[in-house]
Amino acid sequence: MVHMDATALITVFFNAEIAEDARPLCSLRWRGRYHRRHIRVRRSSLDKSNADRHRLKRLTMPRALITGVTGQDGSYLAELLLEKGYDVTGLVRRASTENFARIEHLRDRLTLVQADLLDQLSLIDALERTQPDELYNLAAMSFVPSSWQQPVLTAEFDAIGVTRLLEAIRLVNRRIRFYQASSSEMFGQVREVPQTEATPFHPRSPYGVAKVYGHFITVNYRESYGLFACSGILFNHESPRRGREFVTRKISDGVARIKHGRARALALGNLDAQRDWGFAGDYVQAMWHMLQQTEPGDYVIATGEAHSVREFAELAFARAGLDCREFVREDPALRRPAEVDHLIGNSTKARTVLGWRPAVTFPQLVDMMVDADLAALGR
Ligand code: NAP
Ligand code: G4F
Repeated sequence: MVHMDATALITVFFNAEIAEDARPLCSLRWRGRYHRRHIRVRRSSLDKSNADRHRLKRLTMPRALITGVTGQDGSYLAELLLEKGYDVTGLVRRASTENFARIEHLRDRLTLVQADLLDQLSLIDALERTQPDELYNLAAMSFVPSSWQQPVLTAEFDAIGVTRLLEAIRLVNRRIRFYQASSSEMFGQVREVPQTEATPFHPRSPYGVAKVYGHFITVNYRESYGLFACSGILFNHESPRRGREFVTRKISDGVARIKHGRARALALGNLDAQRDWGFAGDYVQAMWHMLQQTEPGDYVIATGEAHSVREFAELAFARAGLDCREFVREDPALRRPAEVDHLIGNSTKARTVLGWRPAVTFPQLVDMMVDADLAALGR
């Protein structure tokens, strides 16, 4: 059965006309890995009404489940997968107030299920209910400084949480393809420049240590159980949707506040730290490409250019017609117990195998973020 063409399969269970309607959807993805849910509905239960066509459409769409859908990357990935014709479900944790600002514009096209990376049964239940073809694990405590305040909780989310998801896949359906959001923070005190998939890790924060665990448990489940599990080692990626605590957004937001007379200065920590910064919208495309390959693997995703925090600030202030030196002050309290001084990635493997490359340049990224914050505060 798994070797049948999707259109032929639908013809068997429905009829030729409906199968014809579904042809464009079938051609979206057919790799013989659709779950048995696709053949559960019997022809007798269908006629050719719009409701049935809609139902059929959903049955034949590839399904994706995204953890961390309310975050920066989750929102861009959800947009991308919806554009590609996926049936997208986002996993959200319960909170006393909803935190859906980044996905507000997608709410009528997304399904949300409640679960938490801390709760094994909730994850198993979410997989049972959604039966995804692809699972993207983007949920994490992602702010590095907080990982020194809450190291144990960080490990629960970012390390053991990955095992919980992999266990859920192992129990529910081993054919679910899995993406793990690994991080360049794992390289920490770097052993070589630039960093590749083969560079040894030396994490410098509890966050980085937890991500190393998440990376290796993903590799381990691939090797132990033959899961299609990929680890994307993504370097810093930013956007107007970035949380305001991260340095790029803190700067673009600070510039806008100063420009609009709402602040007089901006306090920053280590201005000499260098990062390989890209645009989040470009990076989620790499995630998708990883899960479309014939073999699972691990990939570094980076621009191959490093810039300092100081350079980012200079460009950002200049975009608003301001001189950075007049407004930025260095605050030693914002320095970290152990710093990652310089990250720069070599994404040759992703460029060669996935055909991925970033579209947005560093100056374009800075302008995009500053313009968005200026516009938001000017409203
Ligand atoms: P983000 O904006 O901070 O989003 C994190 C998401 O994780 C939020 O949706 C959050 O939900 C969710 N989450 C946290 N704890 C959870 C739990 N216990 N159960 C369920 N959901 C939980 O992060 P991001 O920038 O989009 O990054 C996405 C992923 O990529 C993260 O794993 C991050 O560590 C990794 N990464 C990011 C970068 C980067 O530069 N952005 C680089 C490398 C790797 P709430 O809305 O409920 O808080
Ligand atoms: O923007 P950041 O907080 O990002 P960081 O620590 O590199 O982590 C981000 O990228 C990782 C990928 O490498 C992700 F895994 C992680 O989830 C997150 O998305 O800090 C960047 C640099 C650091 O060196 C920091 O010391 O900026 C320096 N910095 C200087 N002043 C500051 C500040 N960082 C913050 N957050 N705030 C400051 O005032």
